[in-house]
Amino acid sequence: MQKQKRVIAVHDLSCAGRCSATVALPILSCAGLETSLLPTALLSTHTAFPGVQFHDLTETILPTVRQWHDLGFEADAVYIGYLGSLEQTELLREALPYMAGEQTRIYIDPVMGDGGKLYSGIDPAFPEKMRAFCGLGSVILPNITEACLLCGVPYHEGPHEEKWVDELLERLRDLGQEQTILTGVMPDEEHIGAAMMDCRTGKVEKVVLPRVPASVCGTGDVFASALIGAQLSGVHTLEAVRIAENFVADCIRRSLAEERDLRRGVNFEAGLGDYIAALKNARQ
Ligand code: PXL
Repeated sequence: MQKQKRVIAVHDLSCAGRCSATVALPILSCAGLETSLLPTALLSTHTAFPGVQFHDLTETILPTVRQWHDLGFEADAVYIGYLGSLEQTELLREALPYMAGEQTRIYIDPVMGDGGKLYSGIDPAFPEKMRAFCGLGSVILPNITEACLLCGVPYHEGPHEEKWVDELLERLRDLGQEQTILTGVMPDEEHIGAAMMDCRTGKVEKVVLPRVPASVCGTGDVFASALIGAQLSGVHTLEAVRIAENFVADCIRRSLAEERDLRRGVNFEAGLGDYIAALKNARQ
């Protein structure tokens, strides 16, 4: 029997609105992982809603990871998403050695924006800070907006020419250590997917699916969580990306059919059974 792996999700806790921690924890648990949360901020909802109550948790980060370290808690992976303050990029650099050993995979989703814009409340100095921070990541997972912000490239809505995507990936190549997985790549109006670069060899692979034409809050977190859960379950990257993309596409389709306020995120809960089955299939 293989030892259960442990992952630490470093995310905000947006109490309503299905993104970040409320999405990452259940998905990672469904992948069979022991899942811990290092909360970066406490919000009443995510920032696409008006009237958000925001509590920065910067001060709790070091004491928390020091306690975990004293208790001998080790992590096989650390998955870093939305940060509560600019200062947390520096602080997490200090905090990582308490959470991660030499074998620990560090996933960084440089959550900053979408649709060509920074999320509400994100400091304009974030992209510069995040650029250096990404260097700590074994795998980095930007969307097109975040990739453009990280590289100082003007954003443009899809479709994205292959040459443009490959050049963007090349610019991202030095940022992470092993893999860059760029999401929201649209080869044409009908398709969307991810482009992956092996940072060491420069090899690029793409996985595209029919596009569900809607942009919904939290889908980046669903994608990254499903991908990380699959990779840590031993599924190779290409298949892990395929599983995560299918999961997200099904979630968006289901949520559109429900005709609810899409700011409340996607109905990923109804897809968890299929996700578990897909992982089981891919592991065989
Ligand atoms: O899903 C990304 C995300 C995470 N956390 C918070 C957000 C957003 C996107 O808007 O506001 C607080």
